[in-house]
Amino acid sequence: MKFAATLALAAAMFALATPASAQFAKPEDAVKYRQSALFVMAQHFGRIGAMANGRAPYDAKAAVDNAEVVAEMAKLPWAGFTANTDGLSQKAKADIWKEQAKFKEHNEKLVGDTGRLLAAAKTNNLDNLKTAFSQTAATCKACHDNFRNQ
Ligand code: ASC
Repeated sequence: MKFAATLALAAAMFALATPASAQFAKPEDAVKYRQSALFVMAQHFGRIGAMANGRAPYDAKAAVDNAEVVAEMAKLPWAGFTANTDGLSQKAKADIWKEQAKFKEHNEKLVGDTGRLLAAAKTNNLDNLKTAFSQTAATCKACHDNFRNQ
């Protein structure tokens, strides 16, 4: 009994800790999941962008707080691009499923860039933040240019 409970808890914790293996009840949920993660990421990335572009005052703590969310969110959307969602969203190009290796490269590039964005935010230096923001934005754009309908 105790063993079973421990096993159940371990399974639940594993499920929470492994977004890459997220399972979706239906294809529409996978689309909603990836769009939600991308939406949250864009909100927080935009707040960093406002500071990087001088539209908002530089606040070193806010930069770190936002970059932490961006770096976490960057890991999530890709699990939602399941094969059974090909054609469900007008925005996602079919090339995502035809060029899986290339798509994955873009995903991994973003995870790397957002990790470096967080590291840059932690230096408390606006110039470092600006550089890392531009690099990350270029990576967002490159993937959009290749794989997203405008
Ligand atoms: C953002 C945002 C994106 C990217 C992209 C960069 O702030 O919401 O999708 O930057 O516009 O080109």
